[in-house]
Amino acid sequence: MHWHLPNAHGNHLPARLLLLLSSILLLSACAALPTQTAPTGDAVRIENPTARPATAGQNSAAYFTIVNPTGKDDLLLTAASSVAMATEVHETQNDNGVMRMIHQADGVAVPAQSTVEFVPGGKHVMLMNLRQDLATGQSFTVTLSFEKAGEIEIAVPVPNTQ
Ligand SMILES: [Cu+2]
Repeated sequence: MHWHLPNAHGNHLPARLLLLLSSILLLSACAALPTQTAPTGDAVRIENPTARPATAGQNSAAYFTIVNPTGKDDLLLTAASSVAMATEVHETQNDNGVMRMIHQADGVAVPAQSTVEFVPGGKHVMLMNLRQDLATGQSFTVTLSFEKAGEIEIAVPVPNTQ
């Protein structure tokens, strides 16, 4: 008879603990949100361009942040650069533990009032079969074509550190 009480407690405690843990997780998720503030400005722009150093014949990738402070959704259609034999917009995706690069043939959505990050392990501009070295300290041109913003030419510096 008296084993009933501790047993009942035993059943309740994990549920309470789970509730506590999930509210802690929720709190930390909320704490991370303020970085997603609406961008300011009046036109689509590219911030913090950078690229991986590589030598001619190799592949490299360019990274940056697309900022769309306008009220209109836009779409990154293509990327182009004379430094590579082919330039494509890719997204690396984890396919059951296997990392695959998917060519974003339909473009990358850049919603109104948002920023879209191109980062290692995520979206990137793939520079395939380089015609020239991308040495540290150099910079090269990439042209991004948007559905609404049109063509935006950016200078991409190759940093000293990888
Ligand atoms: Cu790629």
